[in-house]
Amino acid sequence: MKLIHFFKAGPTTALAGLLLCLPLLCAEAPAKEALALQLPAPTLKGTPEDLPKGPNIEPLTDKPRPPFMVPRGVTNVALGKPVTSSVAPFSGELNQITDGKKEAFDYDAVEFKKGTQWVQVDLGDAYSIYAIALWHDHRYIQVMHDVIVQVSDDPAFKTNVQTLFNNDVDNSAALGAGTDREYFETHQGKVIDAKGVKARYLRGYTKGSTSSALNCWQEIEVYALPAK
Ligand SMILES: [Ca+2]
Ligand SMILES: [Ca+2]
Repeated sequence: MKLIHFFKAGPTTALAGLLLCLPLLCAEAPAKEALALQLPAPTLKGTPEDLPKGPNIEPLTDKPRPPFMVPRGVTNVALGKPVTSSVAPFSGELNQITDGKKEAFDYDAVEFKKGTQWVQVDLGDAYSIYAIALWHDHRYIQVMHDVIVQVSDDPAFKTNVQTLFNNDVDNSAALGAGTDREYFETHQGKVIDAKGVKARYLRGYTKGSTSSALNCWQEIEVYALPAK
């Protein structure tokens, strides 16, 4: 009865009523926002003509990434946090992997010997993780191999391990065959959906790239909220 009366009052009143409802609708929707990454500049070396190809490689694009939605208030909780690794780097320092710098320069790259190697970030506390952004080595447009990202509450990664990304399709790293695709390293980095997983430690594996047998890391960012 009231609704009929409402619309009988005329279109102007109806529009005013709708506008009044809008803030209410917004308040009920989950508070999300587009992940805001500070992107480094693209490499000055350009794109090689003989790009690696393959059915399991995402095509290279220079389009900006579509907005990746995260809960409002997430911050990069990896910034400045301690980093350990399977082997010591032969170039650069481990703390450069969480120092916020990721330009396409040699002095922003931390390099490790060949083979399957990992780096690990201790966030210092458990967090609800929504997005992980990685830059391995965008000095060159290349594809890193066997990219695996895991989180755990166990610093040894023996128990409660969750794999968030794995493109090791032939299981050469022996952590389980992955189903994700390989991708080109660019200044846009790689964003992995962590879906709110709770964890304190993050580990990232690689095994060389299409350009080099060596392993390299520039930056790991972990966008999260304190775990409830
Ligand atoms: Ca860095
Ligand atoms: Ca492999």
